[in-house]
Amino acid sequence: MAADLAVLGGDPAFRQPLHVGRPNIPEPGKVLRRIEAAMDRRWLTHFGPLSRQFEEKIAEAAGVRYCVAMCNASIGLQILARAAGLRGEVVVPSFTFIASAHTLLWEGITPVFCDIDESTGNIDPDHARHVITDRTTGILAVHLWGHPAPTERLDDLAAEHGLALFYDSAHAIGSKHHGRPVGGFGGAEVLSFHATKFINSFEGGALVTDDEGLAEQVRLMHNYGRGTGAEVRSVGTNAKMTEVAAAMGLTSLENMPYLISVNSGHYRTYRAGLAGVPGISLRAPDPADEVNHQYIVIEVDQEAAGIDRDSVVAALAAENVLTRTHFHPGCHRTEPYVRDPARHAPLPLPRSEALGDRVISLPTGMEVTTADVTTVCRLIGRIVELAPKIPRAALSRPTGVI
Ligand code: T4K
Repeated sequence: MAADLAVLGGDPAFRQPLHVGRPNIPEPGKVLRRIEAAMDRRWLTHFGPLSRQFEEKIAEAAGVRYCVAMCNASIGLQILARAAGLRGEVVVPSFTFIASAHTLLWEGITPVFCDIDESTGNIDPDHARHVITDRTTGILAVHLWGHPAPTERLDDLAAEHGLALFYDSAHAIGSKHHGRPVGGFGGAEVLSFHATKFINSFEGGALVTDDEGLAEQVRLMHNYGRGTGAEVRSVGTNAKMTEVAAAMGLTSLENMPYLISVNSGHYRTYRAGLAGVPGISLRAPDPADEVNHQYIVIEVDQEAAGIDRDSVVAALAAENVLTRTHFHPGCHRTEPYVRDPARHAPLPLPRSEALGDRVISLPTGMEVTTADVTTVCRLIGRIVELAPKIPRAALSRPTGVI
């Protein structure tokens, strides 16, 4: 019976890799028809009908007046930083994808990292307060894993110090904070539609805001600073969304209720399947929020599970379950920030480091079946149960088919 695990000599539970981040493509035929129509129109980019429709639908979903669709969220964040006049230092949580920090540095701004609330994974406004200096011009918060950040406390903090407040909402389209859709918090939010996001446009992003002036500035800047009559009114770059991306994004967005229901179903199956596995706990959103469940995350308590997080990841990889450790090791422990801790992380960030060492993102989305989820839960249960018998060497050899 012990040999049922691949690390103990059994066959991998999955013949094909079960990835975190496998793209959702709910109606491929519809996407192709839309792309064909765009080719027939000979209108492929530059605010075509599909990207305009996408912007309208995103603004509606985010509950805001303005949306500027872009080629990805990273460029969206860069343009936002420039359009909003951020400079000096900007406070950002370290426990996030590296793009949150890099986009600031790319714009010549110093990201200064703050710690998180370990219970939510989101920015801790009290810790953020401690890293604000007279050079700070803004806060870039993140709705981590699609779980809304503490927006009320951040509003207060930003107002108290006269700072701009923006959100990196790459994970959070479709989530709601106390009934209010993510998208309308702070001065603006930036969404991602990368292939691995549950709503995807191959690559894509969007800025959403109720600030007309900011939306106009971002719209100019994402089109070389040119207005509708092609007159140049500011510095700018090229960050436009193509009609191919919008065809995918629009179709994906039309299926958002279905995709959230699939993710929520998987979340419930994981919750039931992992209940009672010692040392394994499923991260839960605030019950007052609705979330898109695009990241389903467990924590491994090494002492209680009898096995460390990286070994669980390796044992799952041997079964062809290819998980991620979002967001280990934290931006402050990554190049180039790790070279200058006094500048980027003036205070210790113990909670970011501790959580980063415990988490695993598990497969979800429409490419994953309920039976797959049940198998992953069974595997995690067996890995914990058989932990003392798993030789260390089995966990370090190359595993999985990637
Ligand atoms: N802010 C935050 C908080 C973010 O999380 C992100 C992006 C951004 C900003 C920037 O947004 P964009 O500029 O990308 O719009 C992924 C994504 O590449 C990245 O977009 C995302 N965050 C991050 C959280 O996850 P990785 O390192 O996990 O893996 P990646 O992209 O190599 O793919 C993961 C797995 O997904 C692969 O092993 C296989 C599968 N996959 C991936 C792709 C691209 C597929 O099956 N098909 C595919 O087409 O970064």
